[in-house]
Amino acid sequence: MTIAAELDRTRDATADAAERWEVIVIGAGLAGMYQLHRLRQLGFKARVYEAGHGVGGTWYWNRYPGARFDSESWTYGFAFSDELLREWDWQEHFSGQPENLRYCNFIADKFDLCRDITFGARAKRAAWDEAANEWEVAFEDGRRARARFLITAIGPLSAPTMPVIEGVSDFKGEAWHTGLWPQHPVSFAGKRVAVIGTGASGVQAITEIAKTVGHLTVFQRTPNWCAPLRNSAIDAETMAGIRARYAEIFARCRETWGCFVHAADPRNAVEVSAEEREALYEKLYNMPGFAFWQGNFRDSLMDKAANDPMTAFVTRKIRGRVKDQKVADKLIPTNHGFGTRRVPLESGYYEVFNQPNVELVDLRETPIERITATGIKMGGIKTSSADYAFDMIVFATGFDAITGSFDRIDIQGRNGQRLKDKWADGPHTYLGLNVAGFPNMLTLVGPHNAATFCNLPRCIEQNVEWVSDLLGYMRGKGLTRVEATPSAEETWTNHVHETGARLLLMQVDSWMTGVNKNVAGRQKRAPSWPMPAARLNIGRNATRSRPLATKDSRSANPRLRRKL
Ligand code: NA7
Repeated sequence: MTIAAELDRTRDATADAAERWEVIVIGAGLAGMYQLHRLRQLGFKARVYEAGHGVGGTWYWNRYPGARFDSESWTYGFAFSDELLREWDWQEHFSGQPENLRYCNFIADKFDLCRDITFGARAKRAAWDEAANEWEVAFEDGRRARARFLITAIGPLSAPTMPVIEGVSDFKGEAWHTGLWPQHPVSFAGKRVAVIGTGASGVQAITEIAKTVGHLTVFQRTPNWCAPLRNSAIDAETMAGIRARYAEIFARCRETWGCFVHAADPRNAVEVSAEEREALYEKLYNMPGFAFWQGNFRDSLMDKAANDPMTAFVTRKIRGRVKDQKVADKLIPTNHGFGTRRVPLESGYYEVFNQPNVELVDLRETPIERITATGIKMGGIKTSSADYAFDMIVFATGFDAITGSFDRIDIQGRNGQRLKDKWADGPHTYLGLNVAGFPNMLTLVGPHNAATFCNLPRCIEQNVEWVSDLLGYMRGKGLTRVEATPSAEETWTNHVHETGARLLLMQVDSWMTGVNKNVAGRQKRAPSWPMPAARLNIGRNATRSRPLATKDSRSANPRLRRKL
């Protein structure tokens, strides 16, 4: 029996036992926090349920050493409140996790959010109750809650995945996943530490762990192209200058491809001389943040001929930084061009491999056979004498990204249809915010929206505003139900596929294309919407001739039902 059917049968008997709200928000990261603030301003009776025991989402869970923004801090903070902008001083251009979590708590305190948040409540299922025209959410602790609207603020990178390696739970030493890092201090001094995984988390963690470790062994399956972060402190005078330019900074973010301060160079790489290309590459490589990735020639991430010289430039940089060229060979990706996977930003990552106490193991040459109680046993040609003993294994093995956090909640819409089944061959959404068959469910930072490319708070603010406008509009008109039409959903999904197909990134396996080799059913690439900065208004322009529901036409296209 489906959960929805079961709910129908037992609704009368059990509905009273559920907590009742007008809006349920799942997740108290930045999206959930701002959504709660806006709902309260609009007078909705809203409740946020959060699995963790504090606010912050990503910054609550990812406490691993080296975790920090890759966005300029002053572009990442919320822009919606002038008071907040006046009161908060960033200490570094790319702020670290402890400070980022302090920022989240500062927001929670400033807007008195915690009184409307239930912590330690992990949602396990959510079912649409057609008869009552509302959602019921069940939590792992047995608690239940009901509301007309369900807003998911569950993050695109919040479902950590362990590697599928035999014996992964046999290890008796310390074992930590970067996305589930403990709250107590972890020491690496004098220890033999393994890190598995070299994505953005691994690159940050490896660089920091290498500073104090006894011996570090890095297990790398696929090398990634990294670029220098070039972080620095912000003094009082610089902060005053940033504060004076906030309006200009956020206006700039609204115009750029990824809502960062970096805008693509208007020239095509293939149309300028080799000297001009080299000059821009050199300039951008020496700039902070995603300048090299996002400020590069406009065709760099769409045309292989434009991508090749950029990739060759970074290859030379890596070779110049790593002393042993055999190690450099392993660190240089060969199966994808620069920027076609999420670019980890680094602060001395390549130099780590010049340290005598750091070893790089290339899993393409020698795979892991299994994890044992004491370490890692290698397969292939290695003998047991070459196997590794460790005091600690750090799993920097990533997340079931974008749709994984949805899959971990059993979400059932009309007629008991499961979201997981609907999305089995890739997500289908309307604007990434609504799904046909799932009335009154709004998905902040869901697939086909900001999940992959955006400087997230910029897109979070926009999406929260859209959802808040929608709910306010419905209440003003006495409407009780909103649902994307199948045709609007199809139009948007096709639009995402068409635009995504233009990127080289779509030819590469990574979390950005929804691939995770550790998760069944995640082997096929799913397109992401490549234009977060284009946002909903450009989505409207791009599809003006099509019957696509938009913010302006939402009363025409998604089905809105009037209260009886
Ligand atoms: P990523 O970028 O998905 O990286 C995960 C890493 O773990 C990557 O190097 C994987 O290699 C590696 N991995 C995963 N499973 C295995 C197994 N079974 N064996 C060996 N290596 C494995 O996750 P991150 O947490 O680093 O970053 C996610 C995002 O968070 C980041 O981009 C930022 O936006 C914030 P693979 O590439 O699959 O060969």
